[in-house]
Amino acid sequence: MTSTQNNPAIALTIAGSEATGGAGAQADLKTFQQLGVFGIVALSCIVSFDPKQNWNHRFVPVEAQVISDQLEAITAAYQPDQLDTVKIGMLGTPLTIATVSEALASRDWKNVVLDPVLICKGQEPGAALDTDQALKREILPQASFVTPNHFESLSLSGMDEISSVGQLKEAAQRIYDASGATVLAKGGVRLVGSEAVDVFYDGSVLEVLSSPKVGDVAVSGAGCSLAAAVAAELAKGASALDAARAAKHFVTQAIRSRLGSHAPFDAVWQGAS
Ligand code: PXL
Repeated sequence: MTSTQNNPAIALTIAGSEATGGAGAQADLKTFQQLGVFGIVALSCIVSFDPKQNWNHRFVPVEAQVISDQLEAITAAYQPDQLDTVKIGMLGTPLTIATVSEALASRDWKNVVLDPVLICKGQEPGAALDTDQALKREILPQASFVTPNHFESLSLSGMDEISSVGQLKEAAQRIYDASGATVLAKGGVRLVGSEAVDVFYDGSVLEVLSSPKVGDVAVSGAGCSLAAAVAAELAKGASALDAARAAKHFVTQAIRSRLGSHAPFDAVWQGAS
C-alpha cells in the first residue's frame, strides 16, 4: 500500500445508477467526494426513468457475475486495513441480493451502512415482495447501521402507523431490536409539522435529530446522500451518533441547494456545503 500525506479515508458503495444523476451511485459518489472520502462503486443495477411513461422506472439488473467481478477487483485492491466501510443502496433482485450477501460475508467490515431500499419512488408497494424479504433475510443481519425511510420503517418494524415522533422512536427501537443495527429512521416530509425529524437509536442512545423542513416534497437523492454521508463519516472514524448528526446537516444543506430540471422532481446538490 502506498501511503501519502494526503491519505484519504475510503468508502465503497454497492448501488444502482440512476441515469438523471440525482440518486443512487451518483449521489453516493458526490457525497463521498464532498466529505473528503475516496469513493468506490460496485454497480448493482441501472435505472432509467421513462419520460414517455410518466417518468416510471425502467430497471435493469447488472449480471450477478459482473457484480461479483467488481467486488473481487475492489476487495483485492483494498484490503480491510484500508477499506472497512461499505454503503449498500438499491440492489433490486433476489439474485443480486444473494450475490452481494455472499461477498459481504466473505470479509470483515467495520461499517456496513444499509439504505434498505424496498421500493423506489413510483413503484407499487408490494410489487417486489420477494426482493424485500431477501433484503431483510440476507442483508439486514449483516448491517451495522440502517437508514429506513417512512415506508421502510413501517415494513421493518411491523407497525401499522407512524404519524408521530413517538411512533418513529418506537419504530427505531423495534428495528434495532430485530436487527442489532444502529438505526437512523427518517421522518422526512412524511410526519406533519414544520420540522424534518429523524430518530437515532443505537441500543442505548435515543436521539431526535430535527431541522426545519425545506418544502413539502421529497427531493431525489436525499436518502441515498444521507446514508452515504453516514458511511463517509464512519469511514473517517466518527462515532455513529456524530456521523448521523453530520449526515443530517449535510443532507439538509444539499436539499436547500437542490437542482430543478425538466423531470418532475428536484435533485439534491451536495456541492454547495
Ligand atoms: O432513492 C432510491 C434510489 C436508489 N437507487 C437508485 C434509484 C433510486 C430511486 O430512484 O434509482 C438507483
